[in-house]
Amino acid sequence: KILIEGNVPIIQVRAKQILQKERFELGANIIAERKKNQLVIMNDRLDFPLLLNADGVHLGQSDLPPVTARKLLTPSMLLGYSTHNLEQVKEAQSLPVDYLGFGPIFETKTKDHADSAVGIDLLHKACKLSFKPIVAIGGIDIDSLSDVIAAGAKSAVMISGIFDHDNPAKIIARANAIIYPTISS
Ligand code: 3NM
Repeated sequence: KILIEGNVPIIQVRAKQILQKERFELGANIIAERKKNQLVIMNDRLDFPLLLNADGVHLGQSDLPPVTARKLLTPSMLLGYSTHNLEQVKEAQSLPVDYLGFGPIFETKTKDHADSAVGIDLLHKACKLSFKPIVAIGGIDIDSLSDVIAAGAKSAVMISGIFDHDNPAKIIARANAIIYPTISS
């Protein structure tokens, strides 16, 4: 609700801790209630986003390979793919994916077994190397968001940077002011 009402441009349904049927319901509710221009991307599996007409799917390195996934998706659906080092960014250039997640940029407590933090310099290298847009992820807060965008990321993911704050709506408004101009350019 906070994300929908805050006009966050892209909402990713991750929800690793809940039952799959609840995750499906969550995705259905977000898609039903989201605003016209908000994109909804679902993680890890393809059946839910296909059934729900989501805008896209985000896959990790240990999920279904992007080449296989692409065959099942409709042409307009976005396919995102997580990368954690420059080797993976290079490999991903020839894959049928629309954007790359890259991270964790900073230490994160949100993801179990996250790779070690890559830092801003490596993000900058990844952005220079990649022909595909890079979405920075991991430990990003409102204070580091501008640095991440300045390093070349097209957009950024924030979880604890929004929800660990006592006024998430205020953080979202500030983040939108940084993100909207870059994603629409
Ligand atoms: N993926 P926060 S880091 C979901 O490196 C996720 O691929 C990562 O949460 C990756 O904004 C991460 O709270 C956690 O750090 C992002």
